[in-house]
Amino acid sequence: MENNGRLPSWAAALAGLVAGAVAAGLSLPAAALVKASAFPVVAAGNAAVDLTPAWLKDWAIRTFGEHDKTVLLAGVLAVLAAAAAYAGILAARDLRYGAALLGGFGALGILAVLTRPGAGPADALPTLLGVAAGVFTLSRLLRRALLPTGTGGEEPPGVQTPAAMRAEGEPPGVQVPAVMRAGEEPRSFDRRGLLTAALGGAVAAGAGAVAGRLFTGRSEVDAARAGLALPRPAVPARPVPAGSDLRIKGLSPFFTPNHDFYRVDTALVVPRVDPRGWTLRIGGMVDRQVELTFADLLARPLVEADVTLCCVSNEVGGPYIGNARWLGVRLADLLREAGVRAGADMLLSVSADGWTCGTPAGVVLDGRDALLAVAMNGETLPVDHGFPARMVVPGLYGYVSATKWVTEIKVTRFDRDEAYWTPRGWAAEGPVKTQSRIDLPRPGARLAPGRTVVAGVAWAQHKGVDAVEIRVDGGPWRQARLAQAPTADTWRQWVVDDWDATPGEHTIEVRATDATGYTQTAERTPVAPDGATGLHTVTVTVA
Ligand SMILES: Nc1nc2c(c(=O)[nH]1)N[C@H]1C(S)=C(S)[C@@H](COP(=O)(O)O)O[C@H]1N2
Ligand SMILES: [Mo]
Repeated sequence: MENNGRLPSWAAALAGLVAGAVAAGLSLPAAALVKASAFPVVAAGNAAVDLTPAWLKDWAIRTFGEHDKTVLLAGVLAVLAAAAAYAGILAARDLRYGAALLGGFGALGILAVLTRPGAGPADALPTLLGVAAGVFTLSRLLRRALLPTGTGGEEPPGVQTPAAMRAEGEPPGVQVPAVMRAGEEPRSFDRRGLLTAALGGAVAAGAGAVAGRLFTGRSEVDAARAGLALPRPAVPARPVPAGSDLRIKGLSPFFTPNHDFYRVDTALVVPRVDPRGWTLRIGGMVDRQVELTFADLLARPLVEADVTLCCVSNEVGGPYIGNARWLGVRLADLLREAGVRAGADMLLSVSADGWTCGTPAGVVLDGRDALLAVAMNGETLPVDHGFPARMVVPGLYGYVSATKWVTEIKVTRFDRDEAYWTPRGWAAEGPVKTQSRIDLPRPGARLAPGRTVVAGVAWAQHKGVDAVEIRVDGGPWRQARLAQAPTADTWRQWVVDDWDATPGEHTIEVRATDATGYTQTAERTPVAPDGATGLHTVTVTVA
């Protein structure tokens, strides 16, 4: 198919794609200078995350796991690329149509940017600049793709025009016919001209992307993070009993290394917060506002605590749980300084990227190790896990307690304020449910008959795990041996090391009983609205 008989559609589509790349490639460094969240591609992705209905998000997490964001971003890019290619095809017919399509997508981008938390009018500039550059590129590319036919005097001597090439013996019928437009010189497709210009556009887009990376201050935040020396804790963690880690290969270690720690958040691109500009404001229903800098935070007495963090989206037997040693300031101390007013029952914490979280104030104030953490497993908080500061509250799922990149805590009431996940189908309060998981043997494993180790972890944060039992093929429950744990706030490893595996297929189930005497229910419920229940079950083949 030819557009208007002048350009093959692939050429028009290529021109559109390059124009789109230039638009994105120029808006990126512009956004880096104005504000990172003003980059329309990521803003559109973030808006998509926020607008996605809960069932679709659950499906995406189930299907793509922690890669769900990569998949979404790839999807956004694919849609934009298709639109840009189509804009090229339209523009080959009439530049105004293509420009209108680019402009339409620009308008959507601006809408996405301006509806991000904390956006201002200046945030529209990078998109405007990008669209202008895109339209300009498109018109230039389409011009370069067409050469006047015939022997008009416009070409410098020695340049081969397609007409000349044709004369030199290209098979007839291959060339796209040049079509006359009223009042215009006849022009024909110049493949080399287009490809050269497209290459130039691609280089410009790439340079923009590189500049964008440089301007984001990414390396500055990384350097600031690396340069931090962690103060010693004023209150060290309770000693970890010698038997807390059974050191069985394949069993989750007692402490989850930072690089293995699960990550769950709504951020398509993690916020990079410079600690030198960071502050935490505590306001709302308080006697006096408190504002802390990062230096203020480090100057305070720091408390160390071992806490197992888990996600409400964790399926029975799932991976979204980890245990770490956190170092931070007691949230209760900060709140008491601010003076929590009577009637307040919720802490609405806000992250640098506008995510919000509602935590029961009573839980934070009841004496448990609820921290504003700055370090994780002896290392400055990793950027993915909330640098420079995040909340950690033992006994609550992360979505109601563990705000990363936290910048604000508003003391308020559950009947006045709503956090991010509440209107999206999740419970306003999320205490952790008593649960257990089989790490060994792996589901579907093929085992040799004989004495076999069955091992895993169980958790009931801030209550404590008192017993773990397993049963095979629906037989009698038998007690597992429990590893030690320093406090009730961490998971406990457990092991049965003398299961006599006989040939055949076997099903192993596990259940935990917490220190309140509650034994976890076998009833299977989904993760929404307040955490999955049911027994983790693993099927293996012994042969
Ligand atoms: N800013 C921000 N903090 C957040 C979230 C988020 O989406 N944004 N997700 C929460 C959820 S649902 C969980 S389970 C924990 C996960 O913390 P991790 O990624 O450090 O494991 O972070 C919490 N803190
Ligand atoms: Mo979560």
